[in-house]
Amino acid sequence: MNAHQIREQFPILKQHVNGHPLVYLDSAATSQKPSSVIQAVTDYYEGYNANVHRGVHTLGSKATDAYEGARDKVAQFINAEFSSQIIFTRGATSAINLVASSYGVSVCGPGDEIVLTPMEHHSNLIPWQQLAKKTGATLKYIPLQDDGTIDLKDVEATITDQTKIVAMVYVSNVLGTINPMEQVAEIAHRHGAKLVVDGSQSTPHIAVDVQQLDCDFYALSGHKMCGPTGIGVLYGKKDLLEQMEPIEFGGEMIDHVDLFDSTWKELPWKFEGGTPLIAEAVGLSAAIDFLNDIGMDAIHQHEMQLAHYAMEKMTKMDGIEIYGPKTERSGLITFNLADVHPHDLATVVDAYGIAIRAGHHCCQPLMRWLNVSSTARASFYMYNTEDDVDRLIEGLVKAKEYFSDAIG
Ligand code: 7TS
Repeated sequence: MNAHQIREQFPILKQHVNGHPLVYLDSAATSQKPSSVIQAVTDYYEGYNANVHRGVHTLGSKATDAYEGARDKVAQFINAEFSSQIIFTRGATSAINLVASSYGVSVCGPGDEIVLTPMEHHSNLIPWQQLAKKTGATLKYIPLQDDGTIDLKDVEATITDQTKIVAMVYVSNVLGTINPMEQVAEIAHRHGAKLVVDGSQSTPHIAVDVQQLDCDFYALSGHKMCGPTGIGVLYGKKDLLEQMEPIEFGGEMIDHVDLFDSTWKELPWKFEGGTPLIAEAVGLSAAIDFLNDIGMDAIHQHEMQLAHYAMEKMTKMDGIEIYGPKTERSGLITFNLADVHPHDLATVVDAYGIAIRAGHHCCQPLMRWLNVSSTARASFYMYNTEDDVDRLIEGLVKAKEYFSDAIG
């Protein structure tokens, strides 16, 4: 994999920011888009923009084929058995909310348990809090080890026969922890519980096989995997999706409508009320082609190398604290540097054209577990190079000097 060549395919990365060539290290928040994705969306609007599943005119058929083709593409990409198991949503957040509001409401009641971890993004936490409040179910948390991983013994101890749902992030957006999803699925199923996987940070970076994971639901966001914003996916096991009620009602999702009652279309359309995300699905399809052309294993390998290179350099810096496991982790580094506030740090490196993220990363309970109010985070993707890491290190050194002078 040649990151320098890949980078050439991302127009946005060619610009200067604050007088310096842009170093983009915030792909965990949203990835950049290659020309092929931007072109696919433009081609749709310029060539065959039409609503799908309605009418028989040529543009409508072309748009429908592209939209349904995108569904097939996603199914292959995560190895779903059937395309009808792929439901297009606005993002991972909407996908998780759909499971909580439909499946969750139908199975949870007082005395039932929903099991989470403290490393969940708010999007995989608040829907379950709301479900617990609505149904009288209880939330339980698998504790974290000191290094930010979970121990399977604790998973065994937390999941019981009262557990209805286990919801867990596959790859943490803060710690970089890669959770043992297959083993968690096995434990959950042994107790009759269903596993909901938040795949927002795994799908862009590692090869995902939902059948091998044996998860019951899997949520992902298109914009973190080189696709457009505003599109995500909910995958679910067929029997579960079939038994679930839609949560949005209106056009496109109905079969027969009477004045006082209606019936729904079959999967997946019963969950896609209204005009769907056509341009976004077309863009996501092009993004998957782009990822497949490079290869998910090559992408993962490259990010591991970069993270390792960055980790080696960063651990040598005085006053740095890096969070999460030392090995077996994804390509992002969350850290704090001496007494410099992460927002100040991000502001200073931005002056050198380096984009990193600062804040709680939508993981407030995890920040409390880390005993910090916020952190800085550098996250890598296939277009980042060792030069980017070197620029980051230079930026951090400058920030530290700047603030020690100011304090001194
Ligand atoms: N789950 C995880 C693990 C995430 O990292 C994110 C977004 C989401 C869910 C929500 O995805 P959405 O596309 O529906 O918004 N994470 C981040 C982040 O780390 N910084 O900004 C957004």
